[in-house]
Amino acid sequence: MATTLIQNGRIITASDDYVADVFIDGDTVRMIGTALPVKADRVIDATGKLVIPGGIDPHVHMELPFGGTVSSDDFESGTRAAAFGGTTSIIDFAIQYKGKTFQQTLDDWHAKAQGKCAIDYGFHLAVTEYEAQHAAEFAKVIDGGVTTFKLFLAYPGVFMVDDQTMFRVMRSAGEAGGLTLVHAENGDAISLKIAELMAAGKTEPKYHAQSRPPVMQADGVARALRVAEFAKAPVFIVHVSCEAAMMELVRSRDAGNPAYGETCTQYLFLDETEYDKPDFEGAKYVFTPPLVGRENIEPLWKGLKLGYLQEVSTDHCPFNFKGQKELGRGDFTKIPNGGPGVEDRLSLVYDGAMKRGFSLNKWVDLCSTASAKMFGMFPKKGTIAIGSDADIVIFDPHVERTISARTHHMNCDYSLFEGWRIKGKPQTVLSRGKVVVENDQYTGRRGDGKFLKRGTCATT
Ligand code: DUC
Ligand code: ZN
Ligand code: ZN
Repeated sequence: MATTLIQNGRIITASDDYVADVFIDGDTVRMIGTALPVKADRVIDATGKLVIPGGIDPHVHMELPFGGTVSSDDFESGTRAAAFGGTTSIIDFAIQYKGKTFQQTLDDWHAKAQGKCAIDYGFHLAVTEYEAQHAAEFAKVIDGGVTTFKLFLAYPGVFMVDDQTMFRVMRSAGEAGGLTLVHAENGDAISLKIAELMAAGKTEPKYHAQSRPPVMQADGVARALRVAEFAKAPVFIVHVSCEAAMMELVRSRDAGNPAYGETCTQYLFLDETEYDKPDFEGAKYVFTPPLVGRENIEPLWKGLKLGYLQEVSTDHCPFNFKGQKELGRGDFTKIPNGGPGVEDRLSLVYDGAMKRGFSLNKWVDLCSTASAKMFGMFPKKGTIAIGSDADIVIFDPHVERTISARTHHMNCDYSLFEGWRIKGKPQTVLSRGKVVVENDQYTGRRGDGKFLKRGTCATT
């Protein structure tokens, strides 16, 4: 087994901040200390750099069939891009199509991902129908390392479930020790509004945002939280984009319920004015939920600081502008929903968090540790400790760079943050002890990443 010594870095975990060496044997952290009396096959000098646990993005969609096309990153290109950005674990969503068992759904997603990934990967199971035969599957799925279930309260006729199904899934998942994630909106009211906008000739990208405003997200969140309370089950709201929805979470947790949530990078920086871009460019920002008013941005950051929301993901679901987003010219309902994000999350959150006076520990927590705990991977992932997987990022906090589609590694012909100058960059990235990125080069191999069999969620 190869050994690696990372010397003199400033180790930042969600709780600690100190200068030390890290000795890695094979894929595991074996020693941490100053001036370690060991020889290693490879020595990496991390003086002046931050040494942090690899990022975890618990919300991505690689090669997802959506709106008559497929998201443009597959498990190979998407996980490689993630590695460049310092993310060493992702969780994708295996989506049940009508008539499929849970196991068949997972088998399909395993077939897509196996042997292709640059970093470790897990799955959430998105349940779109619950018949009697599915009841016994919850425990089996959890046993197989998929401990989280997802429901859509949006996209009627495609993914959306009714309230009875929501209640049954939450209850069954909860009883089996699982956690239910919810994409929460009022899909029915939204679909009427979409039809009205289209009938009135309001077909441009900005009407996507007008069709699903914050009040409809808050409504979905409130309903999901109350049904979870009724089912006596823990719940996690994905991609919270606005203050109104976040405050529903605060209310529920305040009442003693195990209710949690995340936001995504795009909602922490961008607002609805992006939809006004000319030449159909607003379509680049058509994802769901859409961008909202700028007045939501600081409340979301505050919510992260105060623990109203637990982590930051990306909902990475890229579609190229040319040939994919363009499918919706003249009809915003045909714009495939989603945007690229997995590569820049760690740096963007670093930049935004430092500007707002967050601690480095909180940054690490938001980008790695909280997800490791919430989604059953801690302490193997999400920290630097003896016995943990050596998923480690050597992060240069001083380097400034410009984000651009010309230099990113995501398979997408645009960036949501084109031309943005940000501070901080992953310099060297190790995935289970192997250097997979250094000096802007990918040094890993297709298939290095392994399926992450996750445990149950350590919610507090
Ligand atoms: N939202 C998106 O923007 N894309 C994929 C699925 C989702 O909920
Ligand atoms: Zn969603
Ligand atoms: Zn999503």
